[in-house]
Amino acid sequence: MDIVRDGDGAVSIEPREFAGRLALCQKGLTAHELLDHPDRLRSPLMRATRDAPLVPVSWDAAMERVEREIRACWQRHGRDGVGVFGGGGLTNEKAYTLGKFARVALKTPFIDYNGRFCMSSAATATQRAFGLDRGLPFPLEDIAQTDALLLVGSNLAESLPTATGLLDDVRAHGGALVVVDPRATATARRATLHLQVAPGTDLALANALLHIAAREGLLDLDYIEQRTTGFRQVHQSIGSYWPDRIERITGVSVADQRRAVHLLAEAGSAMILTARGPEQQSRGTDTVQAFINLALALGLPGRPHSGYGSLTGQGNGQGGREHGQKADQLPGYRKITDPAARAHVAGVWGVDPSDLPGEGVSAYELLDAMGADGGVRALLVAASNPAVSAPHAGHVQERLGALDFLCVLDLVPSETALMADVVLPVSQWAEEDGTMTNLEGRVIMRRAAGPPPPGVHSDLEVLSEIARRLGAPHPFATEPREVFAELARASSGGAADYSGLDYDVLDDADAGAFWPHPPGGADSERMFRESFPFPDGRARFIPVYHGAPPEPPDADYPLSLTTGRVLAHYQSGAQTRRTARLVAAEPEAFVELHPVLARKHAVSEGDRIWLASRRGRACGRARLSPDIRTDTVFMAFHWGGNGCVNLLTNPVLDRHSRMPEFKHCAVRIDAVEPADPREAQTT
Ligand SMILES: Nc1nc2c(c(=O)[nH]1)N[C@H]1C(S)=C(S)[C@@H](COP(=O)(O)OP(=O)(O)OC[C@H]3O[C@@H](n4cnc5c(=O)[nH]c(N)nc54)[C@H](O)[C@@H]3O)O[C@H]1N2
Ligand SMILES: Nc1nc2c(c(=O)[nH]1)N[C@H]1C(S)=C(S)[C@@H](COP(=O)(O)OP(=O)(O)OC[C@H]3O[C@@H](n4cnc5c(=O)[nH]c(N)nc54)[C@H](O)[C@@H]3O)O[C@H]1N2
Ligand SMILES: [Mo]
Repeated sequence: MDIVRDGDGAVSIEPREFAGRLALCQKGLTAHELLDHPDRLRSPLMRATRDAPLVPVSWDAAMERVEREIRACWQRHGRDGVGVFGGGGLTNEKAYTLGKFARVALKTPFIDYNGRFCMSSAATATQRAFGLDRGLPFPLEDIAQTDALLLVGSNLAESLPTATGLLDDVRAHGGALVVVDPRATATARRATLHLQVAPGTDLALANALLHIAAREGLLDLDYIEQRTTGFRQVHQSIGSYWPDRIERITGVSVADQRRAVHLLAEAGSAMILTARGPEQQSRGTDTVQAFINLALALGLPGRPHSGYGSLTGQGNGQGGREHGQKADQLPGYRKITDPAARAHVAGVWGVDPSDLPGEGVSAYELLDAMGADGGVRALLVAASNPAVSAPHAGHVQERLGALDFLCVLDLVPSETALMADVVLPVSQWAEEDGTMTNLEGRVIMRRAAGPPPPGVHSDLEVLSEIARRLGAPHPFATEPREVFAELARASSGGAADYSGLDYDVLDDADAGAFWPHPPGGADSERMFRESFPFPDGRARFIPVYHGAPPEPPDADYPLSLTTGRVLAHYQSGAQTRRTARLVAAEPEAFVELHPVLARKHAVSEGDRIWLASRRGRACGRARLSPDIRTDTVFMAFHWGGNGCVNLLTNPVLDRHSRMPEFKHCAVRIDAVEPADPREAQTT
């Protein structure tokens, strides 16, 4: 998008054409309002003691405090006492620098980031099956041309609104759209067929679809033979996924299961795309695997307008998971446990490989252990608001309070920043150069439109200065162009190889460049056409099994709670709850429930409903909708305070990806406060 200033100096935002369309959603159109918002942080804030208020201080005073506290923490608890929490909204340059900062300046294994809450299950599953994690291994425009699209737990019409037209294109050329979601969302309403699955049961559904395909002779046996391994075990493993049994588990009728399989298998080209619905589950990795098994059995990956993909969420969700802010990762999507990777990256960083720390722990495990034995005692947060967005948020808030020292880099006083000892104000998207790698694996240049306000520094400058004060062996670069050049060298030879890219190449490439991109480039827009990046070139089938959700509804907590997003707000809401037009569109937290369930609890539209889970209580305005299952309630996670749905969610983790179970927990309706106070007197 472009930022445009008219003759009177008024700023507005205009869309640029992308993937063949010209569109922006209301969040894009209003994004400039945050640049000079009254809440914008313009000076560091610091509190003298835990109970003292945050007050503005000079950069010198703030940085001196950060250095002193980190050194004190090292002295008391060693290098492992300090940790870092990052975000997938950071540019590639910043994500890379944050990972290097943790390993070189802090020498701590404890760094992880909000992408663990987002893409980690899909990333783990695709690496197991395809040997590589690029969210979409093909460009967006291929989606428009597919003949059948199975969209699992993606509410694209609200979460990627500018891509909604792709779905309309599929329908317009006669293609079929099958949507799997417990709610009849704006996306599901566009579908040929909507499978209204019970939350947390997608794996059973996927195995049943494969069972039907196998029994009815719909498999692509040539593809299975030539391009994959492991089908026999998977074929055996789905023997008991009888459609009528799975109907009882998922609520999806046998007829609809069969119709979905036939739509996919009989189309000329077909795609399966998943998003957070099936992924943010304690069996998220296995659930994605089940859908990949189905895609492989139908011969889709690598075929024209066909394949499997996962829709990445954050602006730099893809690049943010490639360059080292993940606990087990070094730049270029390398493993920190791999001696060759350590040697290569240590060479670029000018340190000894043996000085690099090992693998840390996942995001929730890091937050859960804060301030306790074995956990970090000081934390630096950049580009995340875990006090609102982490599961079991009441506990996370309590652990943040138990830290010896919390430092937050942000643009606005987020709920997490307001708990910090030091808040450092940083520049944002329109005020600095940087690259982002979008959901297709396309590296895109984003140029600054103007300077940050006085008193504000970039994340790169802040990290560089802290690294210098802590005695890092070499200066950390602060110019994005220079950082990118270093990142490119560090990524050379890794899965996400950027070594053939630099700012000049990206400036010239209007539509960016796809990775892997070694010097000279590679034909990487569409992956897996000939082979998969395993030594034998074959994709892997992996058997996976349905299990009951860890917290099934029972007599005390009889309802399923699932969570997600709405069009007008973004993530923890730190940014969008400060934009007047977006607040007007969605002013406060709500609880979506079916009218039948509402009647049972004497709930009317607009009443304030308190939900309780085993971990806490949260409330929102009742929003009655026939679009949701009668046994399920839905809340979006964009609000703090009492409206924070993560006060309820279950932090049980997927054993492969360490992704928390955001999409399912058991709750009850605990109290109802009528919207109309006159009613309150009579009831
Ligand atoms: N407006 C807006 N857009 C965003 C964001 C935002 O905050 N606001 N965030 C961005 C980010 S970081 C991300 S990761 C993406 C997420 O994009 P999506 O994955 O599309 O978003 P969600 O709303 O979390 O979940 C999608 C759907 O999953 C459904 N669902 C819930 N439980 C289940 C289940 O058990 N099975 C199935 N099959 N479906 C289930 C929900 O009803 C919901 O409609 O959006 C990105 N875009
Ligand atoms: N219940 C439930 N919880 C969820 C989810 C769900 O579906 N349900 N989804 C999960 C998912 S997929 C995600 S991605 C997470 C997201 O949740 P968070 O990680 O909390 O994401 P944001 O709200 O985007 O937080 C970003 C913060 O960084 C600031 N910021 C923006 N740009 C910059 C920058 O350049 N530098 C710095 N230093 N700061 C910046 C913003 O002001 C904001 O305070 O939430 C997860 N939590
Ligand atoms: Mo996300």
